[in-house]
Amino acid sequence: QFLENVVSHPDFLKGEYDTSFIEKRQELFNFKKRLNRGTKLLQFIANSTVNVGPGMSKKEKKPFFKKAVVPEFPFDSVTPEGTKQLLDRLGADGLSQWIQDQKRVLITDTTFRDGHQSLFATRARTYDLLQIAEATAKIGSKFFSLEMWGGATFDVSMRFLKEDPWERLEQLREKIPNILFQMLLRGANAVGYSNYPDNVVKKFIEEAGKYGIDVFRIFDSLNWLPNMTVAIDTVRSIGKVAEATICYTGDILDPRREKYNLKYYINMAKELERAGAHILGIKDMAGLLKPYAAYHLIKALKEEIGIPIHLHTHDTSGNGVATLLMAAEAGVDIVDCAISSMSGLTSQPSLNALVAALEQSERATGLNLEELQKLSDYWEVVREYYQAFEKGLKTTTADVYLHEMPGGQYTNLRQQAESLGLGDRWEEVKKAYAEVNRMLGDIVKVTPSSKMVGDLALFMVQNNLTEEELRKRGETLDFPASVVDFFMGYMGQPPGGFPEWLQRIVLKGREPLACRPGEMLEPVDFDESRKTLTEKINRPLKERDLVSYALYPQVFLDMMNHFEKYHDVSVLDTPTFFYGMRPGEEITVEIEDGKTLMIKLIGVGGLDPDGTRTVYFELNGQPREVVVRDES
Ligand code: 3PY
Ligand code: ZN
Repeated sequence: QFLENVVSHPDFLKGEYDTSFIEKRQELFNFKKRLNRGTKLLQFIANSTVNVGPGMSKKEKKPFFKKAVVPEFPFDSVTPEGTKQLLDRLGADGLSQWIQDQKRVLITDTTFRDGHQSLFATRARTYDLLQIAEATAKIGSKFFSLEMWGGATFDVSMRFLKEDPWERLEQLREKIPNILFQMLLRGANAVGYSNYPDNVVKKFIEEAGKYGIDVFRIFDSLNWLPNMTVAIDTVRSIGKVAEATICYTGDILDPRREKYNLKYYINMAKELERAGAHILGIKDMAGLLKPYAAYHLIKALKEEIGIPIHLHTHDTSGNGVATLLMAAEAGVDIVDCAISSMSGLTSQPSLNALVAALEQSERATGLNLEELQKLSDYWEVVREYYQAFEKGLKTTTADVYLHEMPGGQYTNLRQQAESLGLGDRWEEVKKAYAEVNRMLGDIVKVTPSSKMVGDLALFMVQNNLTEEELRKRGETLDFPASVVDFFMGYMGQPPGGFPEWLQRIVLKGREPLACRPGEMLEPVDFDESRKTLTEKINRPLKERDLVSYALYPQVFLDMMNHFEKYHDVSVLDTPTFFYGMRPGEEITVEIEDGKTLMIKLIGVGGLDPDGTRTVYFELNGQPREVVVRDES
């Protein structure tokens, strides 16, 4: 660097130098103190060792975890072609036809997205996904798709895991070239919690398509079609697969739940088909679709529409596999499952169990149970690394039919309740959730409408409120922001409109929106954000960064700062990331292809008067000391 500075100095280039050149130009010695990658990572590890790991709620001693075994394949084994190649060859319409021509039930593996979102708060790190990626490509080459992005993964990976979700997409795409990549897109809410301007939704989809997403499952949290059309049109325009989706709620077999009856779903399915869907998604986000209801729903839809049907459910009640089997009987085309050790409870039904259940039937999947077990064995060990985030169910529970909480929300809301000191009032929170849904006129509950229902439920429990009390003194209360947004019409319009009495109490005279929120929102000026970001971030800017910044401005900048300070922490193994290291422990870290660091923790020093500790390492055999503030 020093030499470069001399030879590139303007005076030097002009030839204006003699022996005093260096002496007179002291600025050449003003090196910016730059930490190298190794030192940055040591800083991070030291911090996780001394303090609470990223996103964890309390300091825990590092457990002795097993090492997850990655299935091995012969050196020269090839990855078979799969649905990705089909899409490339046939196009989206051709793929849609191909799906309908299949006799077997096609399977989407959700382990990489909804599985961990629903079991441990979306914390699965790119590191663990990459380790098993090649094996998944080989063993799962007959999968219809891998759901591996979207939903909460975008936010959580930046906010808590400090890794760039686009990098995850790109790296996985490289290792899994054969299976369609699927993402969950919250319609006009993209991968966020509120409506974004149309140009953000469009750019998001274009970039996601560019880096590897093939199938976009598009839904609206109120089943409001106008909030889905921009996304559907954009996905079509880039030649990708638009899986326009109905969120399932209520119970079509219960005559008392007349708002969401069979007719409601058939009408919406037809509208989505007309809107350009290549596939119809049925998104049973809470696991409310009972087996016989699934049979009736799928049977009726197969008669009414001409596009394939893809069913998503959650196994919260324990009825999940039965629901998928009944759907298979009724002719469903594709179903969502998670690898067995990542399935069940609030996650998807077990992929391995469904494959076994369908063997020797007309609709057998063609997948190999023994091979799938290897994926399950891997995930069984990896799941332990995330035990601190498993706040969910220990057993299946049919009370989901009463509270109707989405699988992906369960662990999150429980954490939210705990952070508000309502941990031991969880039963009340669940009851309040059902009560709030009733007060709102029975709405679809899925991100972000489910978050709003959750916020209001917590608010009711925290303030010991009942509906009666709300009617009496609601005017004097300040409601959570998400509740105000909902009644302002910022999420869109619920079927049947808003309950007037509650809208009046919440809005306190403010005029709600009657049109589509996206029509009112100013487009984001991407040229302006390009300028802002070029100044703020210290690496070449990519178009996708503009999208991350538009969706999550502060979270994105925080991630970038983290990157500056600690380098790319996604290269660390997960136990080290969350818990740091034990004295005497040694790890290897591959910071780039072929470049490996050997890190050993020698020990942690006592608390210094200034509140810091010195952490002693060996980095590639050389002693290193790092000072960190003890936050305890
Ligand atoms: C999400 O939007 O993240 C969901 O998983 C909804 O079910
Ligand atoms: Zn789901």
